[in-house]
Amino acid sequence: MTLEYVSEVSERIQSMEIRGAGKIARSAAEALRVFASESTADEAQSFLEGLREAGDVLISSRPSAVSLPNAVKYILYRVENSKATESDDLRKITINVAKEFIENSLEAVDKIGLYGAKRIDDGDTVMTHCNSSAAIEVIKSAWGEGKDIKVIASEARPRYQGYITVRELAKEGIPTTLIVDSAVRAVMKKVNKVVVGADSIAANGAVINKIGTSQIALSAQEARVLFFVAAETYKFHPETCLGDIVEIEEREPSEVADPKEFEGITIKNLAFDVTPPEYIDLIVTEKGVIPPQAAIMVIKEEFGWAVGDRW
Ligand code: RUB
Repeated sequence: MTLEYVSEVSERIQSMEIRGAGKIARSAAEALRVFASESTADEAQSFLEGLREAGDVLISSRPSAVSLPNAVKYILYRVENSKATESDDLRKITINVAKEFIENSLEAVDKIGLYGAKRIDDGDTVMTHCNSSAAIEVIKSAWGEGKDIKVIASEARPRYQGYITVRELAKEGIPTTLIVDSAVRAVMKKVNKVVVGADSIAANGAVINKIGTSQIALSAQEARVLFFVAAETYKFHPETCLGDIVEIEEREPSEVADPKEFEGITIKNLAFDVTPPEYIDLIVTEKGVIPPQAAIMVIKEEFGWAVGDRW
């Protein structure tokens, strides 16, 4: 039984080599699949203990994307409730459930693209932030339908995930403009729709996404520009129904500036922020397009198993 691959994936998530809430969830599922296939445990109990330990290692990698614990807990829940008593059967179930999670997750992004594209009109200028596969899928899907759209993407300092976004969109031939994060308000009057992704969605419909998202939402609200969030249902945060607050990741100051050059100065590197539901027009999920106020319903329907009798 080895945690080698699991630890390697956990490190790659921490260092952001694997990043973006969807990819993080899929790589955690894949790590559990590999763990199960390599496990030599011949007793059900020791297999389950190992699997739980692997899950804990993965969950502790990064705090703000609930897709990570949701993926791990879902796989564990399905395995633990399978009624299988032999380690071999539990191993096969883990492998199958992990594969199924990954497939469903990829399918969800495709569906979000199709549903979200219906809300993008021919001639629209769409703004996006950071690098969200779900948001990009909406844009690509609208472009694929022949809509003549333009994109404005912000850099997303300090890690510049906006660079990945603009390259990805340019590869599709979509006219794309890169701006610095602080230029958002200056160009908002030229924007028709904003589409961003999510790391977590709370029970009240608030969206946790890359730092800077809430400023864009505020600016969109002021300019009466529609603000959409593209997110799979496994980005809804079950524990927020019970009063939990989503932890905002704070990363190394050195990602922002070299602390040696700023002695005596605090450098803060908040990786995410919270956009209140009042600034969000729609959340596009694979189960349909909903207002942020329906978040609680999604959590009730999709995560009853996770919250159980703690409701
Ligand atoms: C990524 C980010 C993305 C969401 C959604 O932050 O904020 O908007 O994770 O992405 P980081 P996706 O780069 O720090 O992980 O739609 O791909 O799941």
